[in-house]
Amino acid sequence: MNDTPTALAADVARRPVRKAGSEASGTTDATKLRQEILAELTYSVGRSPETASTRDWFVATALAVRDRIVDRWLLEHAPDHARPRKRVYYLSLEFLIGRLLFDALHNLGLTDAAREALAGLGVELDRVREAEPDAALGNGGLGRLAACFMDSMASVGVPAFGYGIRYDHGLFRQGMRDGWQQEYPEDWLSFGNPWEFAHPEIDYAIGFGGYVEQINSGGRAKHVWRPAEKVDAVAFDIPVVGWRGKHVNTLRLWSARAPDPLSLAAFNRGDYVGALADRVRVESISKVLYPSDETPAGQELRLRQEYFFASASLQDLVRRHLEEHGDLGSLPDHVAIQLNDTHPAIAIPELMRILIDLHDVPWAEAWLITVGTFSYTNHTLLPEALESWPLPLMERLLPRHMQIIYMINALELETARGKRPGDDGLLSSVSLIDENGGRRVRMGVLAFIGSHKVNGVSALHTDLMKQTVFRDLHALHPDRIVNKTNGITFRRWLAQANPRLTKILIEAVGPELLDDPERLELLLPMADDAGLHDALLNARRENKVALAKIIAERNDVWVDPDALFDVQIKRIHEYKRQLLNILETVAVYNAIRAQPMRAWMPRVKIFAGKAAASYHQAKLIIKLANDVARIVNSDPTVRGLLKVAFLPNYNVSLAEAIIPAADLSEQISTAGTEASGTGNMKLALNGALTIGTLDGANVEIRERVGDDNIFIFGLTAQEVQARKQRGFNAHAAVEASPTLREVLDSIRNGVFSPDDPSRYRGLIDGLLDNDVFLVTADFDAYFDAQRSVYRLWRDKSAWMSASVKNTAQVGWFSSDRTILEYAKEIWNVQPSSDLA
Ligand code: 26W
Repeated sequence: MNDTPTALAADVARRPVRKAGSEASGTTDATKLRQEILAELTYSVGRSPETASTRDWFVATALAVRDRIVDRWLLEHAPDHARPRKRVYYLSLEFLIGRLLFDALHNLGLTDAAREALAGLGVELDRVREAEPDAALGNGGLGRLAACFMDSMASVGVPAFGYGIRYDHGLFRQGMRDGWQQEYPEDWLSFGNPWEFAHPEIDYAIGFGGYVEQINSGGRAKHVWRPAEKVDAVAFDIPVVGWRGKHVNTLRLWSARAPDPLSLAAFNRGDYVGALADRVRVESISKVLYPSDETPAGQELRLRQEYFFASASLQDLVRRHLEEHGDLGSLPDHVAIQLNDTHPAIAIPELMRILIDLHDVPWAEAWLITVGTFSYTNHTLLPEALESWPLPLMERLLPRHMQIIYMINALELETARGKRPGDDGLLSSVSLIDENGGRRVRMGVLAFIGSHKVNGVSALHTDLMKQTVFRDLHALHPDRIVNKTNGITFRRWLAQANPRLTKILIEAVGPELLDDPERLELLLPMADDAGLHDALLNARRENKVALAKIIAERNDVWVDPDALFDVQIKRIHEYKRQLLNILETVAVYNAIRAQPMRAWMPRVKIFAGKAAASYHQAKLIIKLANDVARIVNSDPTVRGLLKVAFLPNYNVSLAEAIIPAADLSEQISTAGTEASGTGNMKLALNGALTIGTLDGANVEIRERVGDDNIFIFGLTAQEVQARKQRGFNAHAAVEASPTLREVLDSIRNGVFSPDDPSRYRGLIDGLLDNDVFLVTADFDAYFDAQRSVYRLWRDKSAWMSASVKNTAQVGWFSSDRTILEYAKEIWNVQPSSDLA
């Protein structure tokens, strides 16, 4: 056989499609599923088909699908289930899961059956899909990563629990009033959640405050924490089914409940209203997700949330371990706990407390168990995002943990002193207690020294961790820091979000693609195939028409589906430099106005993202994008050749609509600030070309897709550092760039804010005086890179060839690959795909 890549691809394409057991039965399965949906509608929802709303149909469908998952789930969690394998516990304050119906249908191979089943009832599956609330229990990248990891762990067969908080209210809903962001409460649970199982019987008492008593227990000093306050943590479980329905893991979310309303009432001496108020206060712990991204909330309620879920999760897994293995000495052999950033780091002293105070394990052994069990992922280097808690607050809320933290610190400093005698600078930098400006506990240091592995989320980020924030700790523990470049689940971000593209890819490289994303490489020899280009262009155009409809509905702006869709979707933050993108937009606008009759390339600038409610500068940037949009979109000289749309309320579902329709992916952060990015991977996979800096995972995307198929510009992380050290002067940069000067002048002088001409004076002056994220330094390079984009765009087949090369070469960014790396190099867990 001729085994050139093309022949291989053709051979693969001829092989029969392997389908999950249930899908193979086709129509019969649809009939059966229809009966099950009808039964749920009748007996669980309590509605007849005639009176059922779309939401009722969603709930009935979800319940029917859930039933299919449960059998396997119970089997995997049965007490007599063979010998339990080592488990992973993924502790995260955020799980940005979005809608779950298509996840479950796709992984069970039931999407077509469900479509047929519902169609027979006169109901459209796609409408039912939209009726599901978008569960936004996270802010952005970190929370979405946790959700992708849950899908991948169930898919590659890593036995796992995700532990988090069941917030009554997820991330706020973003509205726009006069172009300003407005925050509205989010209410995903208001109609119940058909995916979850409430387990009121699984509850743990969580203590706060009080004092520590030292007692004598058989000649040994023992510490007993007497909390002043107790809160119950109650479990809600969501089954997470993996690809082809082979494994089901659990996402266990904790909800806070006042332990005993009656005794609270007694406590309040018959003051019923007061007792209820107390109850509300106690239960407020799981009421709302902290909406700040990259800036720690710094409030007591947040620390309560952290301890609440860390303690509940540890009590739960320790109980399970004792039931299964009887002895806590073997914990690291059977349990791996991953800390998603420092948010759950209080779990480290909590495990020490459980071991020492509750199970009489000696300190040294307890510490070995703890370090052997924990590992920690860092997601950001921005100094303002590194968590630390004021000592007085910690002392008051968690007095016993504070004692343990002091002890850990003393021992660690002792070791450090031994390794580097006389190096006081080193000692103060690795200390758990920050002595500068009010004493605080550094959660990053706690997470680092309590873990056997610490990882960054891209190669560059991991290198920078070693050189900057963890420099001294890295010197003391040179084998601890490892890299685990982020990934995304292709099931959601390719197969479900972009069925049109997926169909073409399967035709090209074969259905095995769904099991092995690296098979995308088989596309490479077809990168210049005109037939493939046509098919891809048609699919992309349909996706763009669908997005254009959404833009028309939400923004009342009509965009041309044949224009270049230039997309920047992510949290609004100065380091991500949405402002740089807006400045370039204004430059293009100025150029069009200067020469209105030139043959300008039609382009649409699409923005979406939320700003933390208290982040004024980010909110002003949203307002600027909207102001620019209003002026540009209605200027007749532009003739619709440039359109700008800021889509409100960015969430997982909106991302699923935008990404398949994107031509250009904006990844333009100041080099050295974006830990990884994952939107960059989603967009490249779906065939968008990246314009970006050498930051985060962009570096690794470039390595794979090749320099010719990505638009890299701007200062490198090293150059950024050097410029800052020299003292960067924005005035000089602006003097050197007439284009930039004109842009800044027009914004500053109110061209885009005629109703309030001084609105952006502060923003622009601030940029000139202290351009922290080097927007002006990179402007010209960015502007030039955008010109190369348009040059390539003019040559449709060259563009499509580059697009194919992107899709073909980003298979490595599958979160299945990431999870297999964690399993092998951090968790020491065998995925079941290895067991066969
Ligand atoms: C306490 C407030 C808070 C909340 C979230 C501080 C910091 C965070 C996260 C670190 C923010 C975050 O989501 N970071 C992103 O993590 C992604 C997944 O690793 C990366 O791809 C992004 O680059 C990083 O910004």
